[in-house]
Amino acid sequence: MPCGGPRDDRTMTEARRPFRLLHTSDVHLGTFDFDRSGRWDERREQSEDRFRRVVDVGIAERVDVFVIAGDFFDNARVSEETLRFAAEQIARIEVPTVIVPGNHDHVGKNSVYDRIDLTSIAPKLTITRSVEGETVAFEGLDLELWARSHLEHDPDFSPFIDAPGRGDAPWHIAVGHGHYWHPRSGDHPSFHIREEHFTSLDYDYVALGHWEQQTRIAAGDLLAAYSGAPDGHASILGESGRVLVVDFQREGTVRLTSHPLDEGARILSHDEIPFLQGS
Ligand SMILES: [Mn+2]
Repeated sequence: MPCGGPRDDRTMTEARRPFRLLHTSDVHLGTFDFDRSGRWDERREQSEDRFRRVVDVGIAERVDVFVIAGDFFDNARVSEETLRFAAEQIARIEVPTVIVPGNHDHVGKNSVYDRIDLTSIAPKLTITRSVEGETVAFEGLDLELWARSHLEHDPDFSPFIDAPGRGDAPWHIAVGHGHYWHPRSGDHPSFHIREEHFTSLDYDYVALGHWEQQTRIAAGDLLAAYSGAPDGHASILGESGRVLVVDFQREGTVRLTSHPLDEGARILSHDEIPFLQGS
């Protein structure tokens, strides 16, 4: 069965209401906030511009829901201006938006998400905060989302160990921030996601963050992908960052489209998006 194909008998017999999702991660807003020399002004503007473009893609592609898979902010000391900028951009897309905190923007003590109430600016925003994991449902969408949020640095954190099975909603996705580990991906010190964590997951899509290149993950029948960082310095395609538009289709299939954030770069279809090959 191909990746992203129908996953159970129910999907074969019962049409599901389609919807479209925007997936980004590793925006690292605020990385360049504190530099009195002004040397970083341009980098800061570029970083903000990349996130603005992510939102622009979501608006142009008329997505129904927006997922940010961790490391949205670079650290807990980003300027209040950056916090407000972030919330204003999210408000602009006008669809339900979920931030799942990563290792740079963890929940708990000294969390960046306790600084100001971002939802007072972006009322459709949900920030997940449970380190055990929690399910988010969406009014008007047949979708449930499960995610586990990072606490302050915990090298043993793994986003999908003992994740629950799918619930009653027709569509079920998971979001996680960590390093997908397989024999060819090299050894990274923490936040491991292993293929065996995925084999028990019966979800329609797994939205990943932490790895700054945009890649699909080959893990049995499960469709999982890293959106890559919008600020694409780590891109294996040698260009600026990208964002993923994810189509959940009536017959139960899920298809990715990769949108570039640089003018001139090409939109990639599902099958053109590279698999994670190693670091
Ligand atoms: Mn990270």
